[in-house]
Amino acid sequence: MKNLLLINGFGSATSIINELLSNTLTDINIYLSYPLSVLTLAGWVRQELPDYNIQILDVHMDLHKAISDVNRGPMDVEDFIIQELNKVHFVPDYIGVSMSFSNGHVACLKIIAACKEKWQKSKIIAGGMHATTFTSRIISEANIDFVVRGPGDISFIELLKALEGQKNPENIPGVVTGLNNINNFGFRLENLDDIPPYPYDLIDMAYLVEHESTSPVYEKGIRTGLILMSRGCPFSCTYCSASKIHGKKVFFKSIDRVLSEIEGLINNYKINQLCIIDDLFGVDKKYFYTFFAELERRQLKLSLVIPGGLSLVLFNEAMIDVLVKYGLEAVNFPLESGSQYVQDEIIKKHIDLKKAVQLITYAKEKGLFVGINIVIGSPGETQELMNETVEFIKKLPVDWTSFFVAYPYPGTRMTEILFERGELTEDKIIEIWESSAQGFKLRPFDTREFSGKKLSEAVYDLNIELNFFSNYNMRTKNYKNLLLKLHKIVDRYSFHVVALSCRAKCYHGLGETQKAIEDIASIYRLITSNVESKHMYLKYKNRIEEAICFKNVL
Ligand code: B12
Ligand code: SF4
Repeated sequence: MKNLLLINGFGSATSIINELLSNTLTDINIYLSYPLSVLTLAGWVRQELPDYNIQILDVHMDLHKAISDVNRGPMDVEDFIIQELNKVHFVPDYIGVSMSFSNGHVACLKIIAACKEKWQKSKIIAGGMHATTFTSRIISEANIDFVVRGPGDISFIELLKALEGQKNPENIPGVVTGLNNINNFGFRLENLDDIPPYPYDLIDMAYLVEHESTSPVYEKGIRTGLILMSRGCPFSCTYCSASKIHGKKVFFKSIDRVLSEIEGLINNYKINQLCIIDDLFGVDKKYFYTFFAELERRQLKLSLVIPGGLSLVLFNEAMIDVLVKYGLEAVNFPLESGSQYVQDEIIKKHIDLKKAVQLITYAKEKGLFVGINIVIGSPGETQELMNETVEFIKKLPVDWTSFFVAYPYPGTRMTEILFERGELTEDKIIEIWESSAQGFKLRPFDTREFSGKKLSEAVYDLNIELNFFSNYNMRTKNYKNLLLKLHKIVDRYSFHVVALSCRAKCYHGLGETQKAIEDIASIYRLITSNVESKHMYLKYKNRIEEAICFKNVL
């Protein structure tokens, strides 16, 4: 009988975790979702090595619980880790740590160090996206015994069996034992139906279904289940590492398998929302149409969340129709850039911008709430190219644009370029992950095109200008639509005088004079009582005063 502890590692910088745990960040801003990597591994171990005791420690979920707990006293990441390890009810022989997120690099190493200190004899195995794309640094860590590079399904079991039999695991595909076999890579499963059922009993599903937070709309009563229908992505966007583990060839679960997973989630956990987490949802059109036809045939009605959004390369009007018919209300398109040159030569996403306009317009005409993502500051993108994007967005009928700075993850072509140019080093990049503000709105390093400060400011200003003052709904006087978003922002960021000024303008446009007066009064009260509000007002004074210029005639 062996004891296996599986840890779903941190995804945030220790600075962020410390801020969250010290109760200084009032905004709960970590995403919570199903820890599919450790669930998958636990499923394999349960099937192949049935005499193992398995415990999953989802530190990410526990962090979410801790920061939501209003009665909890302040603590730091070290206290939190001790508290977490005290929950382990055996002495583990093996500890598998999923290191998926580079931002969690340092925090994961802290938890690994604490494990080694507590259980000196346990073997520690790291895996996941970050461990696969930053292997030389991870395997050089004294506390880590092995790294599993690539898919862990088969390699992990083979590794455990080898350790059991006291055999040298260095020739097992995917098992990295040192710098000598650093390129070792795991087997890719071709038949995803071979993946054993997820052992949901090992995680706190009661909490998870209620608090899964990939949905842009967080509503009470929503119970979210998650499915992954495929692995792999054929594309090569320069800022993304997705294909580094599951490859460019896409493999699928059978539709029957996926539907029985969904039915299981409905029957056992009463889910009413389905989150689809595939890297490239819709990559196989026949599969897409069959999947929705089958959902309808079995009368499985669930609201849908697709965090990765809809690819503007793959999707077409007919596919949008299917989603609308199924009941989708909001859609997100990862457009990333409004410059054809940036699309084709820099980020290599190859979206045809003419098609993008067509499809986005179509989605809007169908009554969907349309969001797009934009990434700025990739190496090679100049101010002129960025301006092209801004001009492009100004003409789009979108409800909301989420702006991000291009962020350096290992295993991406973009990061390679920054290394080649000498603008980043491995040490510097670790500092960046540690310093990063969640949300990826800040650029903590300079490139030849932009200083970090200038780029961070540009992202901030673009958000203010394009989502507020010249938002599409503002320009087209569709105030009701804009109000939906503005209410949420004012609720969440009570200092936000820009949102208040735009909300006042919307109320005025709708003839709701009293509410407009109240928002204007709040603006002037806030700028004398709140430093953040005052700062924001001074920065955008002209635009705010323009938005509420009607105030003199009220
Ligand atoms: C689901 C998902 C999430 C979930 C969280 C999942 C979780 N673990 O808690 C949510 C939606 C919350 C999320 C959020 C974010 N995500 Co995310 N996410 C994914 C996604 C789409 C799928 C991961 C997954 O579950 N796959 C299915 C499982 C079965 O596959 P797997 O994880 O690869 O696991 C296999 C192997 O890696 C290996 N393995 C994994 N762990 C271990 C451990 C051991 C011991 C062993 C032996 C093997 C092993 O075996 C597994 C089975 O084959 C990936 C994309 C991708 N292709 O990886 C991005 C991805 C991991 N996310 C990414 C990012 C950047 C984020 C965010 C930072 C985004 C943001 N802007 O806020 C946040 C951070 C969240 C946080 N924790 O704070 C990046 C990470 C890049 C990086 N180097 O950091 C990825 C790779 C997306 C991308 N294209 O770049 N994410
Ligand atoms: S960004 Fe999306 S489409 Fe591009 S490589 Fe990554 S997963 Fe594939």
